Amino acid sequence: MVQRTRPVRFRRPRIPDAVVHRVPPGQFVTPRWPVLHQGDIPVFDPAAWDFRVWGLAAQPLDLTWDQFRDLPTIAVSGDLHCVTRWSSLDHEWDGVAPRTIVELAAVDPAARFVLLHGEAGYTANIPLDVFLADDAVLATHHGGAPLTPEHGAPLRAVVPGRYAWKSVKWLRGVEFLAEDQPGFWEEFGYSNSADPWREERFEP
Ligand SMILES: Nc1nc2c(c(=O)[nH]1)N[C@H]1C(S)=C(S)[C@@H](COP(=O)(O)O)O[C@H]1N2
Ligand SMILES: [Mo]
Repeated sequence: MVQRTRPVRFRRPRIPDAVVHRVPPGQFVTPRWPVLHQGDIPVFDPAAWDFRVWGLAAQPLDLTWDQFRDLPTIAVSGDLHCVTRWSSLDHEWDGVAPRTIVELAAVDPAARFVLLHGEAGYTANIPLDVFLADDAVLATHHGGAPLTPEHGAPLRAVVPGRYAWKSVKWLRGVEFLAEDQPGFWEEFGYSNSADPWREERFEP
């Protein structure tokens, strides 16, 4: 049996002063970009892939990959805050503005909530105003390069104002709703609102 002569010391990682105001309570900053999800990474087949918009929309959409790629794009930068306590800062995304989707689909004024649909039934819910926030994007690119499979290729939602489980990877659709509906983790007791600045990790 190995005997320790000195106690092992654990140190809390220090948050650099320059970014401390960008790190929500109870989070630490990782210099890496972790990969986190449940289930398997889906295979992207551009011929079979589509992007659907439905629910409270006068013009429901079913776009092919080529059609999606023809939409106008924006560039957005933002941070990812995972509820498991890592924050990964300064991500640069290119993709389609949520507002573009809302306009194309002629979303009904009665719509107040959005359910983001990923591959294999993964979902996350957010209010429409969070979806339309300036820093939210339906991203196809990160750091100028196409998304890699593990980070959500070909398309992911990025919702920096909420814990990152709402940033649905492998996004395949957006549903507009009048009433809120819990998504995958929200059904398991994770916070519905999930504001990292208020440390809303779980439903009280
Ligand atoms: N489709 C899908 N999207 C997902 C998840 C998932 O399990 N499935 N996990 C979420 C969680 S918990 C986090 S922290 C982020 C992680 O994104 P990253 O792997 O690009 O860092 O993806 C989110 N998007
Ligand atoms: Mo997460």
